[in-house]
Amino acid sequence: MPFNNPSRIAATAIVSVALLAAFAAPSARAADNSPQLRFQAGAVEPASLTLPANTAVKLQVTNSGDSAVEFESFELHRERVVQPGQTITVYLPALPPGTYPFFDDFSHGAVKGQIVSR
Ligand SMILES: [Cu+2]
Repeated sequence: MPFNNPSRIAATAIVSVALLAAFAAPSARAADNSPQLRFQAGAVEPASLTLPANTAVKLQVTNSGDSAVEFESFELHRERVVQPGQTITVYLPALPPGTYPFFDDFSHGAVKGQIVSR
């Protein structure tokens, strides 16, 4: 296939850039809309996570440590084990404004945080 025509080469380059943008855009949007909690080394980051009130959210919970954690919240009615190196998605319903504590149930109360809905 001859690629010695400069305008054709330019057109190919433009199509390539457009394709890259098309494939890159959805993941960039997903990252913006996916709040994240990260458990590591006896702590959780952020310890206080603010989410928009009255909006369903897909919360990403990552365990960067080397032993399992259990993301648990009585207020949110959630209890999910996260293995080392794993990221899980926790679906949260539209929450009224308020503070929703959570903790790592495997840490015997040492690791805790809160989700603030407002
Ligand atoms: Cu538990």
